[in-house]
Amino acid sequence: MSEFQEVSKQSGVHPKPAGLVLQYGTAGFRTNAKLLDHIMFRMGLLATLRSKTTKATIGVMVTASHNPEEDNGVKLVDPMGEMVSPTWEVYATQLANAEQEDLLAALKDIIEKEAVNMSQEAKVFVGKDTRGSSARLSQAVLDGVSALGGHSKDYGLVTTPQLHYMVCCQNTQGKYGEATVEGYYKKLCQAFIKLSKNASNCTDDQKHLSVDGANGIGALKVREMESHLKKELHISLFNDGSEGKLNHQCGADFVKVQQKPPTGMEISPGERCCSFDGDADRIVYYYSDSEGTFHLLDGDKVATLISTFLKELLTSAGLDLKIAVVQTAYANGSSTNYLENTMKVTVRCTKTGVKHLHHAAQEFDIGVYFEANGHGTVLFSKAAEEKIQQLAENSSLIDEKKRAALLLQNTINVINQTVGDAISDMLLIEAILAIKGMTIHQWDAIYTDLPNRQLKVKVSDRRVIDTTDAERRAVSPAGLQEAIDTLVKKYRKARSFVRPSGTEDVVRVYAEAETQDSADDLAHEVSLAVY
Ligand code: 16G
Ligand code: ZN
Repeated sequence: MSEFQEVSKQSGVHPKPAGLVLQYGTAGFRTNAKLLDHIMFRMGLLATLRSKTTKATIGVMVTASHNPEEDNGVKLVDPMGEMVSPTWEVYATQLANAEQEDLLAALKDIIEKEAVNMSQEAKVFVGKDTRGSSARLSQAVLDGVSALGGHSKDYGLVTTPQLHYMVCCQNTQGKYGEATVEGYYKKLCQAFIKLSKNASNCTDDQKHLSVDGANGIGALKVREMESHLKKELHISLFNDGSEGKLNHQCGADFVKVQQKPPTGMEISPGERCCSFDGDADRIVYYYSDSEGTFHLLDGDKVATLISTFLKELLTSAGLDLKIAVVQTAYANGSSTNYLENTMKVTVRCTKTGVKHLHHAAQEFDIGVYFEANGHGTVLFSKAAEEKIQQLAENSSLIDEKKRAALLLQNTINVINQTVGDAISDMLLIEAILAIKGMTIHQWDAIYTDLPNRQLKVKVSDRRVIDTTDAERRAVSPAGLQEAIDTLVKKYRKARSFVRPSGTEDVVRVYAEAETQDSADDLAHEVSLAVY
């Protein structure tokens, strides 16, 4: 078939190392950049097929997020800006692992299974992070798209959430916004400025924020955005990529895992700081108190702040909309307790991985989802958005209701609903703190985290561990859960679980308890039970 001539030719330029097997995991393909050239080319092919079957624009993002600089990765973005569907994750793995001589057969197999109309036009948006390998690898994606006759648009350096946003804007004919980086800044910043106008007596301190850009794309984009903020937010940018190495001793993952500030950042007591990860889809906040003790405000604290704010606005606006918070097993027990028992909001727990949380959040009028690691956003159902809009446009309303409705409307506009977005989350959090006149210490004091510990355990085959109940209980190997239950009973306010990692060849252990010593001991004992 002549339509595949170009594929054959180009695949020779992007050959697969014989025998190499890689898996489309929780966050796409991710490994050392040297092993990824053929993967990128093939993902260009696959995105083109996906575009043909959905008759919509598909996204391909070249990034390895918080991984070290030497790694890279690739992720496909579906038409509404969401993660690619599970069936296509399987195709991605099949296509990636077909040996060089079997590539056409693997491609034709997908075309047949999905009954792809090859004469349908295809469009693919491509973005990349700041890694040294990203330019070469994104070119391989573009080669894949053109080998199948697809059209592509190269957005160049963008954050992961920006690329998701572009795809959604494009496929909703601009209803979600303009599919340009400039359009993204305009939409988010205008909403942020309107929200900030509701803050009374905002001091310069309140408007100041220190941002750790992880020496990555987020830093670049914060610089680009600054002029749109019209001085409503003063950002001091650290780890902006001018000197340090990407994600090295800095960034959201480092800060969350090490529970300490990034290097290269000066922190005065009480000062509000945040860190992005390497592709700017995660954010964590922190500060150090007058005694110099470091305090981390992770995804759970962010979810609590945002859901409290939204719930108060719904009450003021007199809107009866169902709001829920979606978490994973890693959510601190104190956060779940506070949300369920004090805030009285519905809490759902899902498996780890953005797509699971996103999916669960779609079931509510307003679904706030965050992983403890700082990845999250808020989803509004179409019906909820319409109700809020109607109320905001109703001129006969009394002041308080109208104000709440307008605040809700601008909150919707500052949020990137396609995926967790450090820049968008930062603007929303900053606006909420300003409106509430809240310091980071006051935010932190909403509830107190239970001390916790995470450990990694190397085992010969992590797949022998199988879990249920949103990864909170192990069903195999036999006896493991009983052993964990026995250990947990020894400590007060304790909880522990184990799960095989979806991104590393390890088993992860989580434990929390009333004291740090107990949490440490429990995590250690559970990790011994895993062997
Ligand atoms: C991926 C996930 C992240 C999850 C992490 C868990 C996406 C886009 N990212 O980075 O949400 O927290 O994996 O890693 O889904 P683990 O399975 O190694 O613990
Ligand atoms: Zn990331």
